[in-house]
Amino acid sequence: MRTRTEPAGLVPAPAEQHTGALVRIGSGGRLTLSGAAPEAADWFAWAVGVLHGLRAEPVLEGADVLVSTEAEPAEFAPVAPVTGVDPRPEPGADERHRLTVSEGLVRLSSAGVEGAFRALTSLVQIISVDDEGGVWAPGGVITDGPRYAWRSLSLDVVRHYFTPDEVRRVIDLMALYKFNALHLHLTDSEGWRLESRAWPGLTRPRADGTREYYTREEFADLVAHAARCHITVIPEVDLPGHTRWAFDAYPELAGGIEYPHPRLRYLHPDSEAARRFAGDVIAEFAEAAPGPFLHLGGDEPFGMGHEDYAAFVRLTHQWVREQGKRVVGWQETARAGVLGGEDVLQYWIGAPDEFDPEAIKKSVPEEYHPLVDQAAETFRISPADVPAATEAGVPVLISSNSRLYLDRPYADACADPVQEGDRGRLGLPAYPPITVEDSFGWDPAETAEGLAPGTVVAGVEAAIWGETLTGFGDLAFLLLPRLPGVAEKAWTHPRTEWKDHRARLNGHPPLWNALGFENHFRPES
Ligand code: TNX
Repeated sequence: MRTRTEPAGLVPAPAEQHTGALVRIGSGGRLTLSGAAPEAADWFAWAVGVLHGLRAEPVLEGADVLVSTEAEPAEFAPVAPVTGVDPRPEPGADERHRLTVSEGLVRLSSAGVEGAFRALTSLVQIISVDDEGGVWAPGGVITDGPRYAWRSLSLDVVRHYFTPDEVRRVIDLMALYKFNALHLHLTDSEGWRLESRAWPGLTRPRADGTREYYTREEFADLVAHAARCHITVIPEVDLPGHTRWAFDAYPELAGGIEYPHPRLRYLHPDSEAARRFAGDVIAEFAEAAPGPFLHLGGDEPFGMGHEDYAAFVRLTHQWVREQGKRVVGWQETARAGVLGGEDVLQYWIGAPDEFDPEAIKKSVPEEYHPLVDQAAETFRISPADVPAATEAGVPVLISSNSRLYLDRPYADACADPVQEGDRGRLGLPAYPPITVEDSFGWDPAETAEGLAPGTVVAGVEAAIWGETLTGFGDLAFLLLPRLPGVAEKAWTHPRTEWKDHRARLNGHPPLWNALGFENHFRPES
């Protein structure tokens, strides 16, 4: 007697799905493929191996899965056109596709390799295998395409360092959910994670001899791995604040500037060393990744006067342009007034009342109180950032910390005492916890409504910050199950409902386990 598990639901939800009973598409623990897109087929072979224990083999005739990349784009016209900003090095490729599943044959149709790749990420989710090696999928037709061109995750590899292998695993997870950009937060006050040739003191080995940065070669390998998954890497060099690490390595960056507090450091536009440093590292980051965007950071310029901040952002924006790249900046960079329609502003600060300076002062020594006030000031003026940018025609990337910061603690209890311990420990304590359901309870259109009419929403980006993380298991805990929910916000239109999303997601934990994310959060339901 054959036993067969129900396949997982499709996440993100597709634009149109007319499927019914399971049909058998392959047997003997094997699926054969033919057609175009050999690189996508290689990915598929890897994915069905890891996720389902199947072999996928290319054949010339009689394949179980037939991949065509020659559909006319007009065929997909019923799927609403994509909006947003394209983060890819070579824009213009069509991600739309159709899967037609019938007994013994799956036809994948797309207008190019990228659409074929996205179709294969769907197929890998909806197949199941019986205990005789029969391969099954829901029969019928799925027609799909993205809502936003920019669908990404920002990964902080500074506060906690993730090895190249660990970052690759994150990329593999992202590919399964149709993300197309990985923003790597590579520099901060706690470290510098991309080898610097111009300023080698940034990536000195640690006292115990371990190395916690990516060599240029390792970084190029990550970029290539991401590219195979149709994911573009967007490197961030965070300037002018969040740079204590650089000042510890090179105190001369201060350039004789008098800072408002002995603990406070930022790159000042009047410091010749600071300008040289910024120019050099921008050139290094621009060289390291082929994508059209370079993220300049610009967040939380605590204590820095407006004129100095604006002058610094103006200079560095121009240098990025000279490198042939477009700028992404955290929302504060709007204050400099130099971002244009080619750039992208990343909206992240939620309601400013979440930052309560008086509460924070109670928990820090008095000598830091002036710093707390300076931080409060940058949050107080933050509601003007996005309107200033949209008036100048700058597209906005939605990363509101209320829903999209995955380092926000979970509010749902869990039955497992070890996970309950993780829950108490993981996520920034300053953020009020949120249930998984509430983190899903929004739509990008609502955010867009709060923006000026005519604003271009670039897309949706989740962010995960590493202050509380101690290892990969902690990352798995905070990313899952929320990351696929973000994918659905970015990919699927119109809005989907939580109960339906949760039902489709129910079958996904085995996929996460197979990709090495065993410590995903398991709320009591
Ligand atoms: C603010 S978000 C930061 C990060 C922190 C994060 C914690 C942003 C642009 N800056 O440096 O890690 O909050 O959630």
